[in-house]
Amino acid sequence: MLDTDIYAITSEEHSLGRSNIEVVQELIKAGVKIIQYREKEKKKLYKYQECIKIRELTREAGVVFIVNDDIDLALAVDADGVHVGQEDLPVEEVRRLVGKDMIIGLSTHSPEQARDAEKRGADYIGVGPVFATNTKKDVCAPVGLEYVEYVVKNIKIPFVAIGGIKEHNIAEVKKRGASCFAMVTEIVGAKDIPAKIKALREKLS
Ligand code: 3NM
Repeated sequence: MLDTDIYAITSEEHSLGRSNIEVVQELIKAGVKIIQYREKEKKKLYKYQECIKIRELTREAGVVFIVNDDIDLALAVDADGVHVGQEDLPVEEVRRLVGKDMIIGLSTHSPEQARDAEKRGADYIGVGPVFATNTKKDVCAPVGLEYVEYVVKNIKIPFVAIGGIKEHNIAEVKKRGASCFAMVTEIVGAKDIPAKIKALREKLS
């Protein structure tokens, strides 16, 4: 898992009027191999209806599908994984609920949290915010590239760098040892999503 370069995350409010479904179709067309459904504003029924459709599209395309926050939603639509934050249920409880096969991702913002995530049995961690971002409400100040370097050197489970990653700075994050990069606005906010993915991949090559 995370043996791919780009980890795309949805956010309809940043998608230039396109629906999450349209964005997912563009992401699949662009060859993105892991997609997280993240939607903070909608009621659960509407999120469920979107996730059912996204599950169908991702399954057909062989794309890994992760649901943010909602463990029940991830289970209901048979997602491949669930991604939780520091103030959600503890990882051990999430594991008990989702079983041994579902991927569990956990956002971390410090070396202590990264070590703790590993100990508790997270399958992968988010490492960020690397740079300043306005996309996540109540996120802490940027942790910078130093935290990426710490994780590269000290943590054995896979990680994805996140937060303020853009075409102009992605190469810098790669240089510090990251190999998987999560983005919201840089991707869903692009007019031409396949062209943006191609441009990002060129910066990584
Ligand atoms: N998690 P953008 S930062 C969803 O640091 C999320 O854990 C973060 O959005 C973390 O790519 C973030 O638009 C928002 O900056 C990333």
